Amino acid sequence: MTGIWGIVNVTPDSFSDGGRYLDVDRAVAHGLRLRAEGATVLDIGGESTRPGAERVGPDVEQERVLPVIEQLVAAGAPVSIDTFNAATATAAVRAGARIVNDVSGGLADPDMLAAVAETGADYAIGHWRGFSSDMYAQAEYRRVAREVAGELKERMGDAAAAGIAPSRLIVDPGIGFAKAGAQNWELLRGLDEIVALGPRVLIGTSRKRFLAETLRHAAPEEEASEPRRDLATAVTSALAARAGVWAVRVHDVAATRDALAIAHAWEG
Ligand code: PMM
Repeated sequence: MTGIWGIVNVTPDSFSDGGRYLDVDRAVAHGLRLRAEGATVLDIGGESTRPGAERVGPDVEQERVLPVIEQLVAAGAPVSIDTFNAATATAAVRAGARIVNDVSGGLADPDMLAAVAETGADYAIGHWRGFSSDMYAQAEYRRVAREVAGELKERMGDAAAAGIAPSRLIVDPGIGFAKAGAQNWELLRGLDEIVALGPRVLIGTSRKRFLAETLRHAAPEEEASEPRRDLATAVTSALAARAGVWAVRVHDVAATRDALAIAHAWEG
């Protein structure tokens, strides 16, 4: 059965104003709800990686995520930390996270691979070519799936050289990261090249811009609203499951759970 990573973003723009504790309580409640809806992992992030997002330091990031991780782990949830900072990864694993989800695959922080090796946590390597401020300038490919697979293979080699056991690795082709519109569809069509790398494959299409662009094309008069983007995400999740991915990372866990149940019933 394909796993479902439920997204818990503990960023100020994710939750309306109010004190820090309120934010923590809301984030924990949100995580527990996603878990009840069928999330197999809760992915906790304290810094937005969206295009044009502002960077925050590891101190602020940890202040946001650590109390949330502690409470969710205490409630029995498997937790992943979404960060490209080594210090945050180490602190999160100390707080109980089992997986470090690094969208930069070790490229953003030179200390990341050694830190992960030290913790013994599983490590999700994302395909990445630069920070969100200039990542579209780097979206040049001749054959996107092949090039992404090749670059992920280099990152897997670096991780192994740093002492992370291959069995702990997860790879993610980084949908939307240094990829523009149609390149994301081409990458999804070539997912078998990513699956062929060997490690478990994670994929995150949830609510991303390329889905909104396609929805706008389908119904130009209608807004590409959140419910429409969640429906589109559920469809891509079902198709990704068919292509052999190990898990999908989504905001709307219930919609993807249903889509996966239907896709799996079809497969028999
Ligand atoms: N995308 C975002 C953040 N973290 N992690 C992984 N492994 N894969 C992704 O595609 C990914 C990620 C950006 O999306 P968000 O801001 O909606 O969380």
